[in-house]
Amino acid sequence: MEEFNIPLDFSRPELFDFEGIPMVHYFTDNWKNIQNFQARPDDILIATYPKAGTTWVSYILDLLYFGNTAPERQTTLPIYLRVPFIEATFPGLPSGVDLADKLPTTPRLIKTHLPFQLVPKSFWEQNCRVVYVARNAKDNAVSYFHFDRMNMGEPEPGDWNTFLQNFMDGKRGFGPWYDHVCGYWEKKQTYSNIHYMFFEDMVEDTGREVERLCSFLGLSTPIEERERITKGTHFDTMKLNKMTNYSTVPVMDFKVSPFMRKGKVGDWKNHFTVAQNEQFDEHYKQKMKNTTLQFRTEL
Ligand code: PPS
Repeated sequence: MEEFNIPLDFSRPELFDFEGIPMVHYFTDNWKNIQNFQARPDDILIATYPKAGTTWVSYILDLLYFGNTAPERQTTLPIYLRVPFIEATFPGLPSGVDLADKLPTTPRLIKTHLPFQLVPKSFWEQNCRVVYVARNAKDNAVSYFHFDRMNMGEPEPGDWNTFLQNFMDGKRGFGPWYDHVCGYWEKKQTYSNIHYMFFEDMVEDTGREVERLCSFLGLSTPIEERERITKGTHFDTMKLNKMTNYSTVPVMDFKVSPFMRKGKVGDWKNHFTVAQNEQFDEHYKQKMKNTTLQFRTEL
């Protein structure tokens, strides 16, 4: 596996306004190259709000396409090198654009957390397939909070109450959850090559979601293989797998919280107070009043 030289004095970044979206500089430093990225028609973009199930669906797609043809990928390349994070520019690591440009695979699987309006235009122009995963706001917020606690590449989260307030106000990296999930949902009305998935559906029945993915992608993967992939991408298996659990990333402090934390629907109940929940629900109703998009917060 490739070793990277990440500086030890890596400091937590601040959020700043970037084209109307709160961002940290690690995702905007390379903006010109990100914007000019040349997508190919067979590229597959995996788009998510942070902590919605990106790694899970990335691993499923990687296995669907390359699990048999390139088995050595599974033991030598961590998932973030197989599926480059297009907007990422971390010191000591190749940029997401460089990694994507150098990907030897067809198709290229590419990850983004950018809201749809900031996605490099060539993905839309080339009519690339987009797999979008959305997760209910409450669990998404909890997961994001713990991630920001353990990841020095993220802005300071503050305590849970502060974080939740900021999440509701859209003051976290990549902007408001509400606009992100609704933005891609609306985009789907005019751009049919988006497969819109839900984290909750994946937890409920991973096999069914793998089958739906195959049908969107036009893959005729045999049922036995789909079952193998469903099993191999189970939370417990991915948590133990060094290539998918992010334990190779030095800026993440697993003593604070592991990347593969719980993988559940409804963990928000262990975090929200009754008052926070009431306030959140009221605010949510307002923010989501104009959309047909529906989420499940429990199974
Ligand atoms: S990131 O940093 O934005 O790319 O994170 P992302 O991969 O989107 O989200 C991480 C959360 O997804 C959970 N996860 C899973 N849950 C169930 N099954 C599987 N296989 C799985 N893989 C990842 C992971 O545990 C994080 O959620 P939380 O709630 O924090 O556990």
